[in-house]
Amino acid sequence: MGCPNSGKSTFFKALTLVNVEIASYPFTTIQPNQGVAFASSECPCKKLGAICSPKNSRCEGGIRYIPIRILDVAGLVPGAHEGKGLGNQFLNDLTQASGLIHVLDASGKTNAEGRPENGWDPEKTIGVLESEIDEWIRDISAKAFQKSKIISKTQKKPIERLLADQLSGLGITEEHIKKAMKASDPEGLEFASVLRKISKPILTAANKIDLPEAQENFHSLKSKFHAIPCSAEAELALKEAAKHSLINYVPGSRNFEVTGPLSDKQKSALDFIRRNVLEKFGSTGVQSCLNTLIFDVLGMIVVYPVADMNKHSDQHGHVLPDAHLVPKGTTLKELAFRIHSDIGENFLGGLSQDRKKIGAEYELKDGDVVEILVRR
Ligand SMILES: Nc1nc2c(ncn2[C@@H]2O[C@H](COP(=O)(O)OP(=O)(O)OP(=O)(O)O)[C@@H](O)[C@H]2O)c(=O)[nH]1
Ligand SMILES: [Mg+2]
Repeated sequence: MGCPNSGKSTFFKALTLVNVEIASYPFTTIQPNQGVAFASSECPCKKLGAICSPKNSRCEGGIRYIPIRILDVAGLVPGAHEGKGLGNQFLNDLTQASGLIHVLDASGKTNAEGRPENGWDPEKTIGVLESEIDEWIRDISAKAFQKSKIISKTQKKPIERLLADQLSGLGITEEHIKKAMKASDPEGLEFASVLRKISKPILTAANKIDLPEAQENFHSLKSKFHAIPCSAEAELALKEAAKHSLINYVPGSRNFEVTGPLSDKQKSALDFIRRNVLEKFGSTGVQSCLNTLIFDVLGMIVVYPVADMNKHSDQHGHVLPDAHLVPKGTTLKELAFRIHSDIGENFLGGLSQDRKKIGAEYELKDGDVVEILVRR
C-alpha cells in the first residue's frame, strides 16, 4: 500500500509477474490486484545432501520459495478515512492483510496526494499513511466499543473480551485490547495506534532508489524508519529480461549474467540498473522487502514436517515436501494441529533432524525438519 503513483503496482508486478496496469498518474489502480509472491529462505536440502521434491513450494539452487498471497491496492490520500480519494474502500481491502509494505516514492517527486512535486519530503508521507490507518482503525474500534457496551448489559463478559470478539477480523485478541487500553480508551487515537502496530505492522520500502533524489533521502529514511532501499522498476526490468532469456537472474541477488542478444537500448538500461541499483545497494530490494516483512517484522520461521526422518520424505517418497511458515515460538504440537486437526488430536511426539525424541512443547526453530509421530 502507499500513496498514489508511488510504484505499488510496479512492485506487485515485479513480485508476481501478473500483468497489471502501471502509469505515471494517480489512481491507476482502483480494484485491488491479487497475486502470489514467494518468500525465499535457505532450504535444508543442501545440508542434508538430499534432492528435494517439493509439493507446496519450489526449490531452486538450494533456495526454497514459499508462496505468499499479496494484494496491490489503490493509492491512499490524506483524508481517505473520511472517504477522500478512493477512501474507505481501499482501507477495507487492508483488513485481510497480516502485514503491510508501504511502497514509498523516496525521490520526493510525488506528494502524499500522488501529484508531482519537486522536493516533497517523503518522511511526511509516512506520517500521513500511519495516521490514516489509525483513524480508520479508530472508526472501527469506536463502533465496536459502542456495540460491546450494549452487549455487556445482557452478557456478563468483560468488555475486553467482547471488544476482542468484535475486532477478531483484524486479528486482534483480548491481550492486545488490554495492552491498547493502557494507551487510551477504545475511542481514542492512541488505542487505534497500538492496535495498528500489532495487527498491521508496516515495512517501509524506499522505492525509486534508482533516482538520485531518492538516494539523497535514503540515509534518513533508513535511520528513522528502517526503510529498505528498492527499485521496483529495476526488478521488473530484470525479471522481464530473464523471462525472455536475455539474462540469468536470481531475484534478490546483486548480479545477473547476459545470455541473449541485447539491443543498445536494453544494454544501456541493464547497465544503468547494474551501476545505480545493484552495485550501490546490493540488490533491487524487492525480494528483500518481502522477506524482511515475513521473517523479521512478522517473525515467521520455516519448518519442514516429514513422515520418514530417514528419507526426509512424506509417505509417498516426496523429499522435504512441504515448507510451513509458522510464527516464532510455535511448538511441535501446534504445528501438528496446523497441518491437520487429525494429526494434532492423535499427536504422540516427534523426532528431530538428529533423530532425537522431541515432545509436544518442543519450540520449533527456523529450518527445522521434524517427524511427527501419531497414534494409528
Ligand atoms: N524511477 C522509478 N520509477 C518507478 C519505480 N517504480 C515505479 N515507477 C514509476 O512510477 C509510476 C507509478 O507506478 P505505479 O506502479 O502505477 O504506481 P501505483 O502506486 O500503483 O499508482 P496508483 O495505482 O495510481 O496508486 C510509473 O510511471 C512507474 O513506471 C522505480 O523503482 N523507479
Ligand atoms: Mg497501482
